[in-house]
Amino acid sequence: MTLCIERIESWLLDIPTIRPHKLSMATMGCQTLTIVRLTCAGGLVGWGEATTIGGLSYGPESPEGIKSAIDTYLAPLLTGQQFDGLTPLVNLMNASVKGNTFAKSALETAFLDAQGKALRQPLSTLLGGAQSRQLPVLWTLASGDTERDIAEGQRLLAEGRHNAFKLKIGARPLADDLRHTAAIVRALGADASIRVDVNQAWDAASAVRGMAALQEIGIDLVEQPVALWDRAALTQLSQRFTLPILADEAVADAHDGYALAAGGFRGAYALKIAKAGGPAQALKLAHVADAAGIALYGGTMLEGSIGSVASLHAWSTLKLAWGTEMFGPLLLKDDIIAEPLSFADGQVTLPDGPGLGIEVDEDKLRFYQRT
Ligand code: MUC
Ligand code: MG
Repeated sequence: MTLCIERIESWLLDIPTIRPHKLSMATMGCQTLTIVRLTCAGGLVGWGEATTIGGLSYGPESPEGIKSAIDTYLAPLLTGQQFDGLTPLVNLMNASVKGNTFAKSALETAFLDAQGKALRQPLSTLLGGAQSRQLPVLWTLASGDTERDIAEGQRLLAEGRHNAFKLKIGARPLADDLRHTAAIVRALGADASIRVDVNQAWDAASAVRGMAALQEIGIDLVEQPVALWDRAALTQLSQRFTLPILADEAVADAHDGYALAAGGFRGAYALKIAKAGGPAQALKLAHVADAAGIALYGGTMLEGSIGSVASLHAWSTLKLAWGTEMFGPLLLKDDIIAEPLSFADGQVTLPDGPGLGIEVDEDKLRFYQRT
Protein backbone atom coordinates (compact mmCIF):
# COMPACT_ATOMS: atom_id res chain seq x y z
CA MET A 1 0.00 0.00 0.00
CA THR A 2 1.69 3.19 -1.16
CA LEU A 3 -0.04 6.56 -0.70
CA CYS A 4 0.81 9.74 -2.58
CA ILE A 5 0.28 13.13 -0.88
CA GLU A 6 -1.70 15.32 -3.25
CA ARG A 7 -2.65 18.28 -1.04
CA ILE A 8 -2.17 19.58 2.52
CA GLU A 9 -4.50 22.32 3.82
CA SER A 10 -4.69 23.97 7.24
CA TRP A 11 -7.20 26.16 9.11
CA LEU A 12 -7.29 28.07 12.40
CA LEU A 13 -10.47 27.42 14.37
CA ASP A 14 -11.46 29.59 17.34
CA ILE A 15 -13.78 27.75 19.74
CA PRO A 16 -14.88 29.36 23.05
CA THR A 17 -14.23 27.53 26.33
CA ILE A 18 -17.12 26.58 28.67
CA ARG A 19 -15.63 28.88 31.36
CA PRO A 20 -12.42 30.86 31.85
CA HIS A 21 -9.46 28.45 32.24
CA LYS A 22 -6.82 30.13 34.41
CA LEU A 23 -3.20 28.97 34.25
CA SER A 24 -0.16 30.65 35.82
CA MET A 25 0.72 32.35 32.52
CA ALA A 26 -2.65 33.00 30.83
CA THR A 27 -6.41 32.88 31.23
CA MET A 28 -8.14 31.21 28.28
CA GLY A 29 -11.64 32.13 27.12
CA CYS A 30 -11.19 30.58 23.72
CA GLN A 31 -9.01 27.86 22.24
CA THR A 32 -7.45 28.07 18.79
CA LEU A 33 -7.03 24.74 17.00
CA THR A 34 -4.83 24.40 13.94
CA ILE A 35 -6.50 21.68 11.86
CA VAL A 36 -4.74 19.91 8.98
CA ARG A 37 -6.33 17.94 6.15
CA LEU A 38 -4.03 15.76 4.06
CA THR A 39 -5.56 14.49 0.81
CA CYS A 40 -3.94 11.56 -0.97
CA ALA A 41 -4.23 10.65 -4.66
CA GLY A 42 -7.49 8.70 -4.97
CA GLY A 43 -9.21 10.90 -2.38
CA LEU A 44 -8.20 9.25 0.92
CA VAL A 45 -8.03 11.92 3.67
CA GLY A 46 -6.01 12.12 6.90
CA TRP A 47 -6.69 14.67 9.67
CA GLY A 48 -4.34 16.23 12.19
CA GLU A 49 -4.38 18.95 14.87
CA ALA A 50 -1.81 21.17 16.53
CA THR A 51 -3.00 23.23 19.47
CA THR A 52 -1.20 25.35 22.02
CA ILE A 53 -2.37 27.42 25.00
CA GLY A 54 -2.73 31.19 25.29
CA GLY A 55 -1.13 32.29 22.00
CA LEU A 56 2.60 32.58 22.68
CA SER A 57 2.30 32.61 26.47
CA TYR A 58 2.75 28.83 27.01
CA GLY A 59 5.43 27.96 24.47
CA PRO A 60 7.39 29.19 21.47
CA GLU A 61 4.86 28.12 18.76
CA SER A 62 1.71 30.21 18.26
CA PRO A 63 -1.36 29.00 16.31
CA GLU A 64 -0.53 31.50 13.55
CA GLY A 65 3.12 30.35 13.49
CA ILE A 66 2.09 26.68 13.33
CA LYS A 67 -0.17 27.39 10.35
CA SER A 68 2.53 29.40 8.64
CA ALA A 69 5.16 26.63 9.14
CA ILE A 70 2.75 24.12 7.60
CA ASP A 71 1.56 26.26 4.67
CA THR A 72 4.90 27.87 3.79
CA TYR A 73 7.43 25.10 4.44
CA LEU A 74 6.06 21.69 5.32
CA ALA A 75 3.16 21.36 2.86
CA PRO A 76 5.29 22.22 -0.23
CA LEU A 77 8.00 19.82 1.00
CA LEU A 78 5.56 16.94 1.48
CA THR A 79 3.24 17.43 -1.48
CA GLY A 80 3.94 14.80 -4.14
CA GLN A 81 5.72 12.47 -1.67
CA GLN A 82 4.80 8.80 -1.74
CA PHE A 83 4.74 6.89 1.55
CA ASP A 84 3.99 3.49 2.98
CA GLY A 85 5.23 4.28 6.49
CA LEU A 86 6.09 7.16 8.78
CA THR A 87 9.88 7.19 9.03
CA PRO A 88 10.86 8.65 5.62
CA LEU A 89 8.32 11.49 6.04
CA VAL A 90 9.51 12.28 9.57
CA ASN A 91 13.14 12.27 8.38
CA LEU A 92 12.24 14.55 5.47
CA MET A 93 10.49 17.05 7.77
CA ASN A 94 13.37 17.02 10.28
CA ALA A 95 16.02 17.46 7.58
CA SER A 96 14.39 20.63 6.26
CA VAL A 97 12.60 22.17 9.24
CA LYS A 98 14.15 22.61 12.68
CA GLY A 99 11.92 22.56 15.77
CA ASN A 100 8.24 23.33 15.05
CA THR A 101 7.16 20.14 16.79
CA PHE A 102 3.51 21.27 17.02
CA ALA A 103 3.25 21.66 13.24
CA LYS A 104 5.04 18.33 12.73
CA SER A 105 2.71 16.63 15.22
CA ALA A 106 -0.38 17.68 13.23
CA LEU A 107 1.22 16.29 10.07
CA GLU A 108 2.40 13.04 11.68
CA THR A 109 -1.17 12.53 12.95
CA ALA A 110 -2.55 13.10 9.44
CA PHE A 111 -0.04 10.61 7.89
CA LEU A 112 -1.05 7.99 10.46
CA ASP A 113 -4.77 8.64 9.98
CA ALA A 114 -4.43 8.24 6.20
CA GLN A 115 -2.25 5.15 6.53
CA GLY A 116 -4.57 3.56 9.07
CA LYS A 117 -7.56 4.14 6.81
CA ALA A 118 -5.69 2.65 3.83
CA LEU A 119 -4.74 -0.43 5.88
CA ARG A 120 -8.14 -0.51 7.66
CA GLN A 121 -6.37 -0.49 11.01
CA PRO A 122 -6.68 1.88 13.99
CA LEU A 123 -3.78 4.22 14.78
CA SER A 124 -3.11 2.33 18.00
CA THR A 125 -2.36 -0.81 15.96
CA LEU A 126 0.15 1.10 13.79
CA LEU A 127 1.74 2.36 17.02
CA GLY A 128 2.19 -1.05 18.64
CA GLY A 129 -1.28 -2.13 19.76
CA ALA A 130 -3.74 -0.87 22.40
CA GLN A 131 -3.49 -2.51 25.83
CA SER A 132 -6.88 -1.05 26.75
CA ARG A 133 -9.61 1.02 25.09
CA GLN A 134 -10.61 2.62 28.41
CA LEU A 135 -8.14 5.19 29.68
CA PRO A 136 -8.31 7.06 33.01
CA VAL A 137 -8.93 10.80 32.53
CA LEU A 138 -8.82 13.60 35.09
CA TRP A 139 -10.33 17.11 34.93
CA THR A 140 -8.64 20.44 35.65
CA LEU A 141 -10.32 22.79 38.13
CA ALA A 142 -9.06 26.21 37.02
CA SER A 143 -11.87 28.78 37.07
CA GLY A 144 -9.70 31.04 39.24
CA ASP A 145 -12.27 30.93 42.07
CA THR A 146 -12.03 28.44 44.96
CA GLU A 147 -15.77 28.06 45.62
CA ARG A 148 -16.56 27.67 41.94
CA ASP A 149 -13.83 25.01 41.60
CA ILE A 150 -15.22 23.10 44.60
CA ALA A 151 -18.77 23.18 43.20
CA GLU A 152 -17.50 22.03 39.80
CA GLY A 153 -15.49 19.17 41.38
CA GLN A 154 -18.44 18.06 43.52
CA ARG A 155 -20.74 18.01 40.49
CA LEU A 156 -18.27 15.96 38.41
CA LEU A 157 -17.71 13.51 41.27
CA ALA A 158 -21.48 13.11 41.74
CA GLU A 159 -21.90 12.53 38.00
CA GLY A 160 -19.06 9.99 38.16
CA ARG A 161 -17.34 11.62 35.21
CA HIS A 162 -13.97 12.11 36.98
CA ASN A 163 -12.31 10.90 40.15
CA ALA A 164 -9.05 12.85 39.85
CA PHE A 165 -8.52 16.61 39.55
CA LYS A 166 -5.62 18.87 38.70
CA LEU A 167 -5.51 22.41 40.11
CA LYS A 168 -3.71 25.22 38.33
CA ILE A 169 -1.65 27.29 40.74
CA GLY A 170 1.31 29.66 40.51
CA ALA A 171 -0.42 32.90 39.40
CA ARG A 172 -1.09 34.04 42.97
CA PRO A 173 1.21 34.49 45.99
CA LEU A 174 2.19 31.13 47.52
CA ALA A 175 0.10 31.64 50.68
CA ASP A 176 -3.05 32.28 48.60
CA ASP A 177 -2.38 29.24 46.41
CA LEU A 178 -1.92 27.07 49.50
CA ARG A 179 -5.22 28.30 51.01
CA HIS A 180 -6.99 27.59 47.69
CA THR A 181 -5.44 24.10 47.42
CA ALA A 182 -6.12 23.16 51.06
CA ALA A 183 -9.80 24.19 50.72
CA ILE A 184 -10.22 21.98 47.64
CA VAL A 185 -8.47 19.02 49.28
CA ARG A 186 -10.75 19.43 52.34
CA ALA A 187 -13.84 19.46 50.11
CA LEU A 188 -12.94 16.78 47.56
CA GLY A 189 -9.81 14.98 48.75
CA ALA A 190 -11.56 12.06 50.49
CA ASP A 191 -13.17 11.02 47.19
CA ALA A 192 -10.60 12.06 44.59
CA SER A 193 -6.92 12.26 43.76
CA ILE A 194 -5.88 15.95 43.80
CA ARG A 195 -2.77 17.15 41.95
CA VAL A 196 -1.42 20.63 41.18
CA ASP A 197 0.29 22.14 38.14
CA VAL A 198 2.48 25.18 38.83
CA ASN A 199 3.41 25.70 35.16
CA GLN A 200 6.99 26.86 35.98
CA ALA A 201 5.86 29.75 38.20
CA TRP A 202 8.17 29.19 41.22
CA ASP A 203 11.85 29.80 41.74
CA ALA A 204 13.81 27.00 43.41
CA ALA A 205 13.48 28.43 46.95
CA SER A 206 9.69 28.96 46.67
CA ALA A 207 9.41 25.46 45.26
CA VAL A 208 11.03 23.97 48.40
CA ARG A 209 8.53 25.86 50.59
CA GLY A 210 5.65 25.02 48.25
CA MET A 211 6.47 21.32 48.05
CA ALA A 212 6.76 21.01 51.85
CA ALA A 213 3.35 22.67 52.32
CA LEU A 214 1.66 20.69 49.52
CA GLN A 215 2.98 17.46 51.02
CA GLU A 216 1.34 18.43 54.35
CA ILE A 217 -1.94 19.31 52.61
CA GLY A 218 -2.11 15.84 51.04
CA ILE A 219 -1.57 16.61 47.34
CA ASP A 220 -0.76 13.51 45.25
CA LEU A 221 1.47 14.99 42.51
CA VAL A 222 3.12 18.35 41.72
CA GLU A 223 3.62 19.22 38.08
CA GLN A 224 6.43 21.45 36.77
CA PRO A 225 7.02 23.62 39.87
CA VAL A 226 10.10 25.39 38.41
CA ALA A 227 11.21 26.85 35.08
CA LEU A 228 11.65 24.40 32.23
CA TRP A 229 15.39 25.15 31.99
CA ASP A 230 16.05 24.45 35.68
CA ARG A 231 16.69 20.72 35.47
CA ALA A 232 18.96 20.87 38.52
CA ALA A 233 16.20 22.26 40.77
CA LEU A 234 13.60 19.83 39.37
CA THR A 235 15.96 16.91 39.99
CA GLN A 236 16.83 18.04 43.53
CA LEU A 237 13.13 18.49 44.40
CA SER A 238 12.38 15.00 43.08
CA GLN A 239 15.09 13.56 45.32
CA ARG A 240 14.27 15.63 48.41
CA PHE A 241 10.50 15.07 48.71
CA THR A 242 8.42 11.92 48.82
CA LEU A 243 5.62 13.95 47.16
CA PRO A 244 6.08 12.93 43.49
CA ILE A 245 6.98 15.46 40.79
CA LEU A 246 5.74 15.40 37.21
CA ALA A 247 8.02 16.99 34.59
CA ASP A 248 5.94 18.67 31.86
CA GLU A 249 7.48 21.68 30.09
CA ALA A 250 10.98 20.36 31.03
CA VAL A 251 10.58 17.18 28.98
CA ALA A 252 9.46 17.41 25.37
CA ASP A 253 11.20 14.58 23.54
CA ALA A 254 13.37 11.51 24.00
CA HIS A 255 16.56 13.62 24.30
CA ASP A 256 15.11 15.63 27.22
CA GLY A 257 13.85 12.44 28.81
CA TYR A 258 17.27 10.84 28.60
CA ALA A 259 19.07 13.92 30.00
CA LEU A 260 16.69 14.33 32.96
CA ALA A 261 16.82 10.63 33.86
CA ALA A 262 20.62 10.49 33.49
CA GLY A 263 20.86 13.54 35.79
CA GLY A 264 19.09 11.64 38.58
CA PHE A 265 15.48 12.88 38.20
CA ARG A 266 13.15 10.55 40.10
CA GLY A 267 9.69 11.82 39.15
CA ALA A 268 7.33 11.08 36.27
CA TYR A 269 7.04 12.45 32.71
CA ALA A 270 4.02 14.11 31.06
CA LEU A 271 3.92 12.95 27.44
CA LYS A 272 2.36 15.30 24.86
CA ILE A 273 2.25 14.62 21.13
CA ALA A 274 2.74 18.33 20.34
CA LYS A 275 5.90 18.68 22.46
CA ALA A 276 7.49 15.61 20.87
CA GLY A 277 6.46 16.14 17.22
CA GLY A 278 3.67 13.58 16.93
CA PRO A 279 2.20 10.42 18.48
CA ALA A 280 5.06 8.17 17.32
CA GLN A 281 7.70 10.67 18.54
CA ALA A 282 6.01 10.89 21.96
CA LEU A 283 6.30 7.11 22.22
CA LYS A 284 10.09 7.40 21.77
CA LEU A 285 10.16 9.51 24.95
CA ALA A 286 7.89 6.95 26.65
CA HIS A 287 10.33 4.17 25.83
CA VAL A 288 13.31 6.13 27.19
CA ALA A 289 11.32 6.74 30.38
CA ASP A 290 10.45 3.07 30.58
CA ALA A 291 14.12 2.12 30.29
CA ALA A 292 14.96 4.55 33.12
CA GLY A 293 12.14 3.36 35.40
CA ILE A 294 10.29 6.69 35.12
CA ALA A 295 6.49 6.67 35.41
CA LEU A 296 4.27 8.13 32.68
CA TYR A 297 1.27 10.42 32.30
CA GLY A 298 -0.71 11.12 29.12
CA GLY A 299 -0.73 14.92 28.82
CA THR A 300 -2.73 17.46 26.81
CA MET A 301 -2.19 20.89 25.31
CA LEU A 302 -5.97 21.26 25.67
CA GLU A 303 -6.47 20.00 22.15
CA GLY A 304 -9.88 19.42 20.61
CA SER A 305 -11.04 15.95 19.63
CA ILE A 306 -8.61 15.25 16.77
CA GLY A 307 -5.48 15.92 18.85
CA SER A 308 -6.96 14.22 21.91
CA VAL A 309 -7.87 11.06 19.98
CA ALA A 310 -4.43 10.95 18.31
CA SER A 311 -2.87 11.15 21.78
CA LEU A 312 -5.18 8.48 23.19
CA HIS A 313 -4.17 6.04 20.45
CA ALA A 314 -0.52 6.51 21.48
CA TRP A 315 -1.24 6.39 25.24
CA SER A 316 -3.32 3.22 24.83
CA THR A 317 -0.15 1.32 23.95
CA LEU A 318 1.51 2.28 27.28
CA LYS A 319 1.31 1.58 30.99
CA LEU A 320 0.42 5.00 32.48
CA ALA A 321 0.98 5.06 36.24
CA TRP A 322 -0.65 8.53 36.49
CA GLY A 323 -3.40 8.07 33.86
CA THR A 324 -4.23 10.84 31.39
CA GLU A 325 -5.74 14.32 31.15
CA MET A 326 -7.29 14.05 27.68
CA PHE A 327 -10.37 16.10 28.62
CA GLY A 328 -9.68 18.95 26.14
CA PRO A 329 -12.88 18.46 24.09
CA LEU A 330 -14.96 18.88 27.27
CA LEU A 331 -13.44 22.31 27.95
CA LEU A 332 -14.66 23.59 24.57
CA LYS A 333 -18.24 24.76 23.92
CA ASP A 334 -18.42 22.79 20.69
CA ASP A 335 -16.76 19.91 18.86
CA ILE A 336 -15.84 19.42 15.22
CA ILE A 337 -16.23 15.65 15.12
CA ALA A 338 -19.54 14.01 14.30
CA GLU A 339 -19.57 11.63 17.28
CA PRO A 340 -17.99 13.11 20.43
CA LEU A 341 -15.70 11.05 22.65
CA SER A 342 -17.39 9.21 25.50
CA PHE A 343 -16.33 10.18 29.06
CA ALA A 344 -17.73 8.21 32.02
CA ASP A 345 -16.60 6.55 35.28
CA GLY A 346 -13.33 8.48 35.31
CA GLN A 347 -12.43 7.09 31.89
CA VAL A 348 -12.49 8.00 28.22
CA THR A 349 -13.11 5.40 25.52
CA LEU A 350 -10.72 5.11 22.59
CA PRO A 351 -12.70 5.15 19.33
CA ASP A 352 -12.38 2.07 17.15
CA GLY A 353 -12.46 2.09 13.37
CA PRO A 354 -9.58 2.67 10.96
CA GLY A 355 -7.11 5.54 11.43
CA LEU A 356 -8.16 7.92 14.19
CA GLY A 357 -11.62 6.35 14.12
CA ILE A 358 -13.42 9.70 13.92
CA GLU A 359 -15.43 11.63 11.35
CA VAL A 360 -14.87 15.37 11.00
CA ASP A 361 -17.97 17.57 10.66
CA GLU A 362 -16.86 19.88 7.84
CA ASP A 363 -19.77 22.29 8.42
CA LYS A 364 -18.46 22.89 11.93
CA LEU A 365 -14.96 23.28 10.52
CA ARG A 366 -16.22 26.06 8.24
CA PHE A 367 -18.29 27.64 11.02
CA TYR A 368 -15.37 28.04 13.45
CA GLN A 369 -12.72 28.76 10.81
CA ARG A 370 -10.92 32.11 11.26
CA THR A 371 -11.42 34.30 8.22
C1 MUC B 1 -0.40 21.85 31.21
O1 MUC B 1 0.59 22.50 31.45
O2 MUC B 1 -0.45 20.76 31.73
C2 MUC B 1 -3.09 20.51 30.66
C3 MUC B 1 -4.24 20.49 31.39
C4 MUC B 1 -4.60 21.80 31.66
O3 MUC B 1 -5.56 22.22 32.29
O4 MUC B 1 -3.68 22.62 31.11
C5 MUC B 1 -2.80 21.88 30.31
C6 MUC B 1 -1.43 22.38 30.26
MG1 MG C 1 1.46 21.00 32.80
